[in-house]
Amino acid sequence: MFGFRKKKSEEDSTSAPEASGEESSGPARESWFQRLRKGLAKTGQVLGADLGTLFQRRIDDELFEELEERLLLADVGLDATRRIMDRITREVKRGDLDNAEALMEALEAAMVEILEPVSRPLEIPAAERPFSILVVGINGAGKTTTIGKLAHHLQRDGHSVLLAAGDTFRAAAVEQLQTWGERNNVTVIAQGTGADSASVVYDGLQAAQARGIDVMIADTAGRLHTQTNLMDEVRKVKRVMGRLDEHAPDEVLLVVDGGTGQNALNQARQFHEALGLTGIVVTKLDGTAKGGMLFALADQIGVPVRFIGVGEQAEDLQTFDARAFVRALLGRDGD
Ligand SMILES: Nc1nc2c(ncn2[C@@H]2O[C@H](COP(=O)(O)OP(=O)(O)OP(=O)(O)O)[C@@H](O)[C@H]2O)c(=O)[nH]1
Ligand SMILES: [Mg+2]
Repeated sequence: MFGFRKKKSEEDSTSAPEASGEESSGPARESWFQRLRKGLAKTGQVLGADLGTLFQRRIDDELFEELEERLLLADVGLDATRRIMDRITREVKRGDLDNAEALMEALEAAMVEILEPVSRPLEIPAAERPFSILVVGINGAGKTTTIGKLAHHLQRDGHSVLLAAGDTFRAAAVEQLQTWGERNNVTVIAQGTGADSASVVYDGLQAAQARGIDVMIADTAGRLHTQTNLMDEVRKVKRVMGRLDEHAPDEVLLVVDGGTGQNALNQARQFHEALGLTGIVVTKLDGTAKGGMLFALADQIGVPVRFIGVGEQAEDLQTFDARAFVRALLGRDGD
């Protein structure tokens, strides 16, 4: 939906606005796949660099050790690494992999197999109006920025959007959302700092209902998954939404910073236990070599990864696509 599942002919185009998710403004725009590959360059450096050359060597134990080490260094995690290595080893033993390209394809397939089950884009069914999204996560994960980018994308897809400034803890958070709202002509429902978060979100949902808005997105204050009282607070926000609309929130979206690697797993586990997550966004993958954490997340948590953030621009919030992600990591092209 966000210009992510394009055909090859469109990917290669640098001028098609829908391919990059943004209007063309300036010289040759990159395709979404180029942006993805660039955004994942740090992890790609650890995981995929010179893999082709490496695979030209004899397929032996040393090669497998090197591969395993790379997966672990990229924060793929022990279990997911074992799954990948087991599958490739099995295929080698069967005699299926006798050249570098076959090995590369087997690695790609083994990695995609882990991510595929969580590669399920956010869908906004026409019957659910307003569709409501509750955004949660620890401090600084990228919640508010992601909401701005997401609202922008949803508008481009023709949806009307309303935001609720449920982070009543920081004054700057409300301003951050309001600035974004003004720029993009999106209503932001807010109360003063220190107001009850649940009450702001309730107001937001009510306003969205009254105005016939398509999608309501609620921001919340950053909180640690270990802070019981703050987790209770966000549970209350969720409950209160449900009072106004029995299917609300339609999406409970956890935002995690990809740079936190394996730590993001604990966050996801505990937020999932407390709230029942329906989606995850992994941000800041452009700033880290730990992008392999998505495999651990998929393997251990299993909640759909809706979007990934691979840069600061609005179009750097991309719909997560397992195969494109793996191919970008391995330095393969985007078809
Ligand atoms: N490079 C990069 N930076 C990002 C990305 N997503 C968010 N950021 C940056 O991360 C910082 C924190 O983002 P916020 O959106 O304020 O995070 P938050 O979760 O709302 O933070 P709190 O409200 O304090 O809990 C900002 O400087 C963002 O620009 C991304 O995908 N890539
Ligand atoms: Mg915020």
